[in-house]
Amino acid sequence: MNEEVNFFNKNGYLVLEHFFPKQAIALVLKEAKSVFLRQFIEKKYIMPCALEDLDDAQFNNFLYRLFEEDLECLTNCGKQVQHLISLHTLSLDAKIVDLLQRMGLKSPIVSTRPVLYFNHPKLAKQKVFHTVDAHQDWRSMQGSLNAVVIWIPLVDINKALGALEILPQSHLDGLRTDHIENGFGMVALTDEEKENLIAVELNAGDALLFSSFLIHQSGDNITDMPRWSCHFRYNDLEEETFIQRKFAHPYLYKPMEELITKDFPTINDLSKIYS
Ligand SMILES: O=C(O)CCC(=O)C(=O)O
Repeated sequence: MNEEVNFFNKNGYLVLEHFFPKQAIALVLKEAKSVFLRQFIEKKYIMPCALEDLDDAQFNNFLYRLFEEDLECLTNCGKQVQHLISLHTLSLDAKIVDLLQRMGLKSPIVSTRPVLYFNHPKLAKQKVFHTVDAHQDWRSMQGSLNAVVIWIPLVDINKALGALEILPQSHLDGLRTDHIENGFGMVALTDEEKENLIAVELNAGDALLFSSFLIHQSGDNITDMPRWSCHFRYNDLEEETFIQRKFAHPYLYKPMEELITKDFPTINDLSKIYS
C-alpha cells in the first residue's frame, strides 16, 4: 500500500493539492454565477451591457438582494446550479475515478447527485442552511462502508471563509449520529473532540477526500462573501455489506404534483419556440 492510502486509512481523509486544473473549477463557478446573472438581468438589477464590469462585491450584493426580495427565485437558481453540465462533468472526471480506485473502491458508483453550495448567513433563514454542525455523511448516504466524499472548493477557502473542519480518525469510531437535522446525521462532540477539529484550508483546484464516516462540520463564514464549494459522494458496488444490504438507497427524487405556473404554457407561447 502506498503512503496516500495508508494516510487515508489511518486518518480518514486526504488533501489533494492542485488536483484539478484551475480552469475546470473556474468553469463550474462561472456557470453557477451565470444562472443567477440571468435573473439579475431579468429583474433589472443590471443591464446586460454592464456585465463585463461587474465585480465580485457587486455580484454578492445582488445575490443578497435577491434573497431578500425574491426567495423563490433565489431558491430556484440554487436548484438549477445543482444541474450544471460542468458540475456533473467534474464529478465524473477520470482523475476522480482513478483516485477512488486507488483508495480501494473497486467499482465506484455515484451515491448522491453532486451538490454545489454557496454558503453565507445572508443567504439562509436557518443556521443549518449555511453552517452545518458536526455530522457524518454515511447516515444520509447509507451506502457501502468504504463510501467517500470529495469536497472541492470553487474559490480559495480559508478559515475566515468557513473552511471545512474535520475530526481526524473519527471514521474508525463507527456511526455516531444521534439525530437527523435537515437530512444530516448529526453528532454530539465531546469537549476534547471539539478541540481536535482541524480546519482544512484549500485553494481552488485542491480537493479533500474523506471517509463517509469522518465527522466534519462547516467553519463559520465571517466574511462578506459566499463560500462556493461542491461535494461529490461515491459508493463501491463491490463492497460486500453493500451487496448484502441489497444496495440500500435512501434518497427520493420525484416531481411535485401541482402546476407551478398556472395556465402555462399557451399555444402561443409554444409557437414562438417552434416557429
Ligand atoms: O460544506 C459544508 O460546510 C457542509 C457540508 C457538508 O459537510 C456535507 O455536505 O456533508
